[in-house]
Amino acid sequence: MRRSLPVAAAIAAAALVLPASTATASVHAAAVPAAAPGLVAAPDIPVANVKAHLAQLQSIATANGGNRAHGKPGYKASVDYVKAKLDAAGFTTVLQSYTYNGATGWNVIADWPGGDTAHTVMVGAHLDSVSAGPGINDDGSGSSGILEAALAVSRAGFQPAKHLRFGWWGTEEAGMVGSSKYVNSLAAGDRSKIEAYLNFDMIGSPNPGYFVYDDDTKLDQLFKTYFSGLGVATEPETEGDGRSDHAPFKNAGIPVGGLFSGADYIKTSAQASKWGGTSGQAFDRCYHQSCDTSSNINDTVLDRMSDAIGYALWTLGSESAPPPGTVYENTTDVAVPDAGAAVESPVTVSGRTGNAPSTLQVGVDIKHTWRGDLVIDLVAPDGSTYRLKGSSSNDSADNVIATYTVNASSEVANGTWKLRVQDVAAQDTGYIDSWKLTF
Ligand code: DTR
Ligand code: ZN
Ligand code: ZN
Ligand code: CA
Repeated sequence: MRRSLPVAAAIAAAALVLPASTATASVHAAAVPAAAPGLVAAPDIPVANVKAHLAQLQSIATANGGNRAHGKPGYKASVDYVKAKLDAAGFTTVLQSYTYNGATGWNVIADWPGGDTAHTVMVGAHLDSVSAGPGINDDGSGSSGILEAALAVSRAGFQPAKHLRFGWWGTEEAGMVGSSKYVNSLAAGDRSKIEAYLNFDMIGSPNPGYFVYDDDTKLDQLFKTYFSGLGVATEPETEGDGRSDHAPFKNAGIPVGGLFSGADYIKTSAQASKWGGTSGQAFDRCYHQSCDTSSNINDTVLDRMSDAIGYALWTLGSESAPPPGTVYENTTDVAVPDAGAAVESPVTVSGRTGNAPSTLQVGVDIKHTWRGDLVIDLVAPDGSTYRLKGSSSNDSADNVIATYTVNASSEVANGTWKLRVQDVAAQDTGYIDSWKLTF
């Protein structure tokens, strides 16, 4: 015999939640995968154009004391060259200035108008050289590769679903100063909008290797797929962890990837057998030296890695958001303590655009021997709570297996949603069997 307890009003907040029915939980369809990406084939990135940018950077260094280093005139001249090309191609550009060691530095940030800025794909390279030389491979090669890829986006009039952003970093050689300034300047909400940051620091090494950043599985696989299509073997990039501009992005929790053709490490005979070149010799014998000039470039690796940048932009940029009807489910049982504290079961939504719908479907499957004990809420990623079911002392039926429709149009879709359940009356117990969001 149950002792009755003061019963909380059993009035659902009808304005927000309309229990659709007590339909039994439908047979769960597997989470609907993102629609097959509406891939648009990437164009070739002309290596001749990339080399023309390198020739310009070489001329700039030659005219400015032999380098393009932070705090020297050759760096600002490099910034002005890159910005002028981007402005002429229709990019929205910003020079982000900062001070380091008493000298002004600049990042060049370029946004390609269009695409969903909640889903931004960013590529970057550092534009500064060491003071010892012109830095044509390190990292004129990466700077020129992403510049020509950006110009290819403009030439193609590419209109990807996602937003494309490009960054040329200052003062990398002193320890990723420019890229750190950029990442630290991002509002927290803006960081999560950068779905991927791809770094290209040295992609033209004269005795080349083909190294792929292995920090993020998806971005690692993206480039592996590209190079396997060329029949070119790759190796994971391991020496650079933390040694280039992807580090501040990774430290901020942003997925990172990228390519590297090698610096002062020595090419092994096994590597020479698969990549060609000279074993027992550094990938780049002019690393951080005055001989890192226009002649310090291997055109084949520069071409292949520049094309890989284009492939990455077109592939990631074209990915469509998961289609309507995608199911996000948690099937882990969570015990609901009798007349005790509320418990929660999380579901993470990602890859969506904008806000949740006004008809968000919330399917719950809670096993319980007196469902009137249960108070059930949906908690949005920002903590907003939506009452799905209130308690009812006279509802002695078993289980809550129902789908509720919630107007969640004021909630950002991406993030961790939670089902919160509390048993507010003694005796009878149960557990969350599963629950799901569908939209
Ligand atoms: N620190 C970079 C060169 C460098 C050395 N190892 C890696 C690995 C991955 C990217 C870059 C590098 C520089 O001198 O700019
Ligand atoms: Zn570098
Ligand atoms: Zn360097
Ligand atoms: Ca109970």
